[in-house]
Amino acid sequence: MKLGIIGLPQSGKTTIFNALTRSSRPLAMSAGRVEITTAVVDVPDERLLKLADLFSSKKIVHAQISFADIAGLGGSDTSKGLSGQLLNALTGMDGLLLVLRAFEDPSVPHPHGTADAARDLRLVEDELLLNDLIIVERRIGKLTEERGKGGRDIPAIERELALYTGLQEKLSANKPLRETSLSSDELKQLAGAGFLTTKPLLIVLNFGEGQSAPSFPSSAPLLSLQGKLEMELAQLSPEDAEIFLKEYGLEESGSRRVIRAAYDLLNTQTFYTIGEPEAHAWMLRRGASALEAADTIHSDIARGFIRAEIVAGQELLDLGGMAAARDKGRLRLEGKEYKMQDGDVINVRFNI
Ligand SMILES: Nc1nc2c(ncn2[C@@H]2O[C@H](COP(=O)(O)OP(=O)(O)OP(=O)(O)O)[C@@H](O)[C@H]2O)c(=O)[nH]1
Ligand SMILES: [Mg+2]
Repeated sequence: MKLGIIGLPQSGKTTIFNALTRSSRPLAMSAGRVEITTAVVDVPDERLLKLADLFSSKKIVHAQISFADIAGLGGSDTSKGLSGQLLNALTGMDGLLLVLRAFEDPSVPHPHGTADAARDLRLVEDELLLNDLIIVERRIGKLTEERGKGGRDIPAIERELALYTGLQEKLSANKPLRETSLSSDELKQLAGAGFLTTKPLLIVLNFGEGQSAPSFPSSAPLLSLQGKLEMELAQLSPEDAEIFLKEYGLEESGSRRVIRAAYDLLNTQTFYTIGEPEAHAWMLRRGASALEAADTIHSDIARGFIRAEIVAGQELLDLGGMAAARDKGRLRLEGKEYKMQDGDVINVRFNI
């Protein structure tokens, strides 16, 4: 899972990147330049640790998320569209975390004078919308030209023109493409075109210590966290972090909340393969089948799929092992179509 942290200059992107990845990148001003830093983190997973313990697994492999701190939006001149480097970085992301500045600090100048999260959201969304509109208009120009020349399959050109004209209308009305319903065929057709408003978006309100979490109307999912505080928290040992959280009356770290929200945003769940050599957590789309789970592990395993032995991870823990799960009939044999549930432990029987 790849998540890009975006936002206006000085909104707290690097601060939050540090909090999420336990990095200590200096908070140097990007001053509108394109700068991209990436770090990969293990997804914290107590269930995985317990399962590994139960099976005396020698190796533990966590699911991973890659976070990229992407500076460069909200530069001085936004009329020409995004630079290739920025566009490349953004299109490579599965989802975007949009940091909005909600902290008050006179020593940190705001690029637009005053703190106004709603306006900042509009500014960033406008930049993404403009990018998509430029793509759409270029494509419409090209298709119109092709039609004029009587080139390839005219009905196919007409169909694509209709699709792109529809997108143009939505974008011109400031509607991000993620809010328009597109069929999976259409989405496939649009993949690779470089659209940004199709990306799932999570808004992260960065508010200051001692300030209260602002209320903020938004159609996108949203969470608020105290960036500076979370960055300090991320540098502490687990024991000290525990004390720190209590002191500040926080139930859990912002990074855990962000990761959970990201799983929801990207419609992702976890399944496990567990054995003595290795306990492994995997990410999977919610609603995916046992065959897709097998393919996540290895395409050969999917190709040779016969049956899958499946048991809910929590049940396996409660019952204390595979033998008990089998005795109690909780270890089921499922076919390719079985719909995976969050926390399932799978063992694929395959033949290649
Ligand atoms: N008081 C306060 N200051 C913060 C908070 N979050 C970030 N800052 C400060 O705001 C400034 C900018 O933070 P960064 O994390 O560097 O912001 P950025 O979005 O990465 O900035 P650019 O890379 O220049 O676009 C730094 O001086 C931070 O210390 C916060 O929650 N409270
Ligand atoms: Mg930065």
